[in-house]
Amino acid sequence: MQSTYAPSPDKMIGMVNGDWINQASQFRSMVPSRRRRFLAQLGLALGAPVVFADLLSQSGVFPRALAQSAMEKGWPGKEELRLLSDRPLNAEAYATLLDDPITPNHRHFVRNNGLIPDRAKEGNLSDWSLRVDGEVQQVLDLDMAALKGSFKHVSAALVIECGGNGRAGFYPKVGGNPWTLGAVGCARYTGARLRDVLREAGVRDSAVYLAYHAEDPTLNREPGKTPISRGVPIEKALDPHTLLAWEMNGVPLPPEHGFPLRLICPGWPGSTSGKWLKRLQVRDRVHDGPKMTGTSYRVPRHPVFPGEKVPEEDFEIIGVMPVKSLITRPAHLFQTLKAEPLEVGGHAWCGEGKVRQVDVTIDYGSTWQRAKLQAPVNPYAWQSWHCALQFPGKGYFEVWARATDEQGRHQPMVVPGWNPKGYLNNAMHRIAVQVI
Ligand SMILES: Nc1nc2c(c(=O)[nH]1)N[C@H]1C(S)=C(S)[C@@H](COP(=O)(O)O)O[C@H]1N2
Ligand SMILES: [Mo]
Repeated sequence: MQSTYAPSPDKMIGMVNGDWINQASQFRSMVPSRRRRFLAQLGLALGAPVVFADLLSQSGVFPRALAQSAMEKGWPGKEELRLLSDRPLNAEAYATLLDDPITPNHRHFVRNNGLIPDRAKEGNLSDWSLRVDGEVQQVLDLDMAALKGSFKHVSAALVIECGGNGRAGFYPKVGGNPWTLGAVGCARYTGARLRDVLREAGVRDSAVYLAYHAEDPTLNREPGKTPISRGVPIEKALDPHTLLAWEMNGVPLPPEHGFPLRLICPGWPGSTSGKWLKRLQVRDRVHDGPKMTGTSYRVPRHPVFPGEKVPEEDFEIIGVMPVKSLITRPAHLFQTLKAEPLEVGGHAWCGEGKVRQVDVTIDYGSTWQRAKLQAPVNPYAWQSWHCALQFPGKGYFEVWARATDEQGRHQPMVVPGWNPKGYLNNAMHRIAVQVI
């Protein structure tokens, strides 16, 4: 079964392109009936696009068969996620699911380029070991007992965000998974510092890049091939926050998140955080594995005209991810009473350093209110923010949130820098609120 992504990708929540309100029905399971009526009213007012048929079917007005579901269900253990494709398995969280300071495993997005290895599904460690080779003094072969026994254990809350998160917001449309907002999460990982393992092997002066090689088969199970093999510059590999993790939120890595061992390269595109590791190769040049070359996880070196064809030699590898934030409460299309201040909150993060401030507007950016922003629990964790909003009167409002990093760079209001593969969309998140 090839799953489809029911609403057209440009009809999305919280991004500035397209008729974004139409995707309201995706919140139906979380929306109390009061708000559901508001949704239905909005739907009718906007000409009742087909996604609202699904809402009506819930109340029995429409035959179920006519309803086009805007909410693709996840799978056991990931029921709440929105499935983007089931082969390979790709699913994102709705913004409201990401409200917890630490993202629980069942709400963490999944991004696979190939198939989940059988070993991971079985939880089988029998003939598994990690090889560390290349530009090192000594090749290492470490089984799980050796890894856990020889290196200091570290535990940290770390953000992973797919480089293509927000891709659905680009116009002209680009190929690839149409992630909206939820290809991001901040789970607590436990493992060893990659640096400690590399030092044990002895990194030679010739080292330039760290490449990962993993066990996931390609979709066609081509022998000897893997769908993705990427890496990071040796400096990032030796950064004390780059981990070789075997636990996610206190349990062994779940099958879809890379059992038995994965890299976490926080602040860089999720694709550098290799799952199902079997080999780490220290190289004397930039890696050239699948999804490392061509236009994969690369953006044009210079700004391009939207839709422009860009020659391959003009692309560069994405490194540090940009500053970004999410509004995780309340849900988009929330109803509130004028007399009550509305509590709004979420998280903010950036690829390097800290988020300095989060500002919120309810008047399309004319005025801004500073949110209360927490310090990260550790470097590369996201930072929770919240504020109370007092609305001046009844009616339709939008709440926008804007994070600023320590360098003073903040999120753009519109979808930034179109690029052929749709990476690095850090536009502000916006939700609609009706004050009654
Ligand atoms: N071996 C392997 N590692 C991988 C991938 C993959 O397909 N195979 N996908 C990458 C991408 S593109 C992302 S965004 C993250 C997603 O991690 P998650 O599925 O745990 O959220 O894993 C990365 N590591
Ligand atoms: Mo990704």
